[in-house]
Amino acid sequence: MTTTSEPTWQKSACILCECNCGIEVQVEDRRLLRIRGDKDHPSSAGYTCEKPLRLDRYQNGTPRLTSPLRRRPDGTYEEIDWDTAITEIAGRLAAIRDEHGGDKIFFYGGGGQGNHLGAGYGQSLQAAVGAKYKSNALAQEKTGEMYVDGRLYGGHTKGDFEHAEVVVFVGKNPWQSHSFPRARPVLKEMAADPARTMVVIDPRRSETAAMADVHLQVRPGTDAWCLAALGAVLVQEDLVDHAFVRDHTTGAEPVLAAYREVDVADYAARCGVPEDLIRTTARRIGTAASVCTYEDLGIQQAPHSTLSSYLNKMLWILTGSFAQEGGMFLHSTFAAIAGGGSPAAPSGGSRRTRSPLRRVAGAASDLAVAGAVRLPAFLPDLVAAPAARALRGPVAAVATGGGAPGAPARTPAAERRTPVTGARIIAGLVPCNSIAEEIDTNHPDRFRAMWIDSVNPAHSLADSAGFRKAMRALDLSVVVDIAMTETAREADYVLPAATQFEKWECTFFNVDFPENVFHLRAPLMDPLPGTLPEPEIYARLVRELGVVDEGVLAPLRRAAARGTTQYALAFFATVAARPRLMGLAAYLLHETLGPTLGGARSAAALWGVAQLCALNQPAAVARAGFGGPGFEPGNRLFRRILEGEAVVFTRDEHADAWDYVRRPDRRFTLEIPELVERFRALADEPSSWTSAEFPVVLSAGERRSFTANTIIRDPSWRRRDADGALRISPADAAALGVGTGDAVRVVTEAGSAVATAEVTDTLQPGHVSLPNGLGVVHPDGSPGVAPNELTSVHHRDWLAGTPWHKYVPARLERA
Ligand SMILES: Nc1nc2c(c(=O)[nH]1)N[C@H]1C(S)=C(S)[C@@H](COP(=O)(O)OP(=O)(O)OC[C@H]3O[C@@H](n4cnc5c(=O)[nH]c(N)nc54)[C@H](O)[C@@H]3O)O[C@H]1N2
Ligand SMILES: Nc1nc2c(c(=O)[nH]1)N[C@H]1C(S)=C(S)[C@@H](COP(=O)(O)OP(=O)(O)OC[C@H]3O[C@@H](n4cnc5c(=O)[nH]c(N)nc54)[C@H](O)[C@@H]3O)O[C@H]1N2
Ligand code: SF4
Ligand SMILES: [Mo]
Repeated sequence: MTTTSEPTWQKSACILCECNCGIEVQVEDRRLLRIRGDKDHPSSAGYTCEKPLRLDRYQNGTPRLTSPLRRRPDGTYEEIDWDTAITEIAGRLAAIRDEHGGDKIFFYGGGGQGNHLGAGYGQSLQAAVGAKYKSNALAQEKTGEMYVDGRLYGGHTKGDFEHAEVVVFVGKNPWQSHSFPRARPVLKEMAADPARTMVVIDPRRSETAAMADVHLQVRPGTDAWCLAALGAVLVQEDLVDHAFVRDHTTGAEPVLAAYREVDVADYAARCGVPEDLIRTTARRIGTAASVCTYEDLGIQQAPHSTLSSYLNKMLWILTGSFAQEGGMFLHSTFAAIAGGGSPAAPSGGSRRTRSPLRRVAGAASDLAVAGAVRLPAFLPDLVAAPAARALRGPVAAVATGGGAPGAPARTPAAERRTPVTGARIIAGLVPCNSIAEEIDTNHPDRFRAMWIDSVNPAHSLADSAGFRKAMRALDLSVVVDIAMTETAREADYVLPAATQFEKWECTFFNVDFPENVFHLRAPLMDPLPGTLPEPEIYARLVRELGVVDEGVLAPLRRAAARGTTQYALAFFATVAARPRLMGLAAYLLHETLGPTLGGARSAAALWGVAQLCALNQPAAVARAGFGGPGFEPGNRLFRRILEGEAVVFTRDEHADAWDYVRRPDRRFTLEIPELVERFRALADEPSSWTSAEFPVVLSAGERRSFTANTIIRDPSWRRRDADGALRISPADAAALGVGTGDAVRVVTEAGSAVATAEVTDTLQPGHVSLPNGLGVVHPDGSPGVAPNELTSVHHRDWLAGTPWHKYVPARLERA
């Protein structure tokens, strides 16, 4: 684990995007000396892109925080020791809880692209202070899609891109942004195979669009019309898979009726794509043996985002491309990353949810919101009857539609709203564009404290100036990070975390099918002195808050000493008997099972996750090699995970994808009335949102070969495009009288910034693009534009509240 004079290759993973490709690293003097892809990793299989090869810039390229910091009244910071920090922060959290209620303490973040292990422990702190509201980056991109997924089938889908005959990328540039394993080789194979067709819907000729068979070069923001027209051709030309619709869906008729009314020629004109091309593309989709689609920020951060998600999913649903090779899938989960999609149709719940006594609410799998798990048949015999009865309460209370199959779906009546502005809470997450509004107000229910971990919202959320102002309006703000970020600079306290290579880490981006992979990474070196891993930070705070007494902990410690089966019985009986402890499950595990794990104490919460994963998906987990009676599968899975290598934790057959549909009849619920209504309204709605003052569309946040959100702050990491150029069409550049390398001022209603132009015919006139992740503070300079100095919070999706980062009305000037 520590450095040696002859560096060996240690296994880890890339932390720069959700793929988390397996890597092997040679460490010397705390430097990541050499990095290569790990051929043994079951999903990345040796693949990496160019980005992780200089990951040392993450570890060593930016001055680290090495002491807790407290803000002085004049805005400067003083170093304080950990004990002082923990005592003061716990005291101030408790004071806010006692005076105003724990629901005024808002939690944001809890993990980035590579670090989710701390999230479960953060959940324990939330429970300890009685917090009710939280959010993370998903609520500025994926909540619209999650809403649609929740209503349609209650789970997350992924496509079999390796085998699909037709693949449609909607506002997604996987050549740069990846998001599925080995993206580039898979794309190359697809492009080289004449029997397969790659379709890209993007206003820009992205790297992926350039290699596609079909590029539907929509006008920015008009995807809803394009997707509606594609679906309309399927319906009007009778390319629908009627057997699939009949056997596997309900509520299809109103949706089909809406498609019948679409004037394809008009919609084609609205989105700027030739009608012929829309028709031939739809016919290709409608006649293929398999189709899968991938949507991302190009629609998720653009007008009509949620509606576009809905219309996108109809392409593979109406053609019946599900649970078959090359099609779409719902998949297993190791732990739910957010609290379930959205309210499902009334009387939801899958065939797995027959008896409430057969479920125990989500304990440690509850990283965001509790999922629910079936109580195994043997458990009621072992747990005392009163404990079993007590399960009914927690199941009802916390089963908010977690990602785990078997969780009862919520009813629309249970839909939650934010306390001040009444914004819709999807998947348990407050919409990011609403956060500042929920703070910076005199409303009695405003958020008064904000806990911020592993995120940089003063850089990543719309309207950075407004967010900074909101932070200063809080009674208390705490940032947990490795560096003095834009957000840390506004906080009352800054707590220094160990980096992702200095501690046990993992992510819950486990979304593969038919084999799903989880990877717990061992540390490559010790924490830098002065820093702590997040699990330890949270454990100290919860301990200080004194919410769990020794009478609970001592018997669990004794049980842990007797072995994992004894421990399992004691643990589940304890949380069943005291539902209040459920939210503190990670903390309980850390304090009682943790000490038996030696240096891997912070992995303790994963024992609970592994148990629930195995109890919840027993057949798939057994097929992955973790079978046996009782708690044995979970124990075996946990032990295997602790070896620090990527593990296949579920193995499925194609048809098993149906098991993950969370509906009593296992049918997709096609009708989502408010979306069907808005779909129909497209006929009469405007499809442009620019103005005479701001006539150009700025896409603020394109993924390029050297961007990775703000994970790597060191500008020397970037091998090219150091300044993060403003991409602009030749026509717009000529009109402005600028060429590549010239300075251009971008003006929006929120602010202005000067960027370096790169003239390129990949952009259409009237559309310009800036990368994400630039303009961060660094001692060696802060090149590029911080995109959210230019964005506004009120440009957001009408349903999910997700921002229009891809559609920022702007004006260009010569600078
Ligand atoms: N290199 C790199 N990879 C990353 C990341 C990174 O920072 N850098 N970040 C990761 C994260 S957090 C995410 S969420 C993903 C995002 O991955 P992507 O969504 O693929 O990334 P983007 O480049 O933001 O947007 C995709 C495309 O949307 C297009 N677009 C813009 N406006 C519109 C529109 O109106 N309609 C359509 N159809 N398309 C439009 C853009 O031209 C762009 O090609 O990437 C992940 N991977
Ligand atoms: N305008 C515009 N805005 C965007 C986007 C866009 O395209 N355009 N993209 C959006 C998207 S999709 C996303 S996902 C978000 C991403 O934005 P955020 O969710 O804010 O994430 P990051 O910028 O990656 O910030 C991660 C933080 O974690 C810190 N960190 C790294 N390792 C550790 C660790 O081990 N422990 C702790 N505690 N901290 C650590 C890093 O220093 C960094 O400050 O940005 C969004 N913002
Ligand atoms: S950035 Fe993403 S695709 Fe590239 S190596 Fe890292 S995890 Fe893999
Ligand atoms: Mo993202």
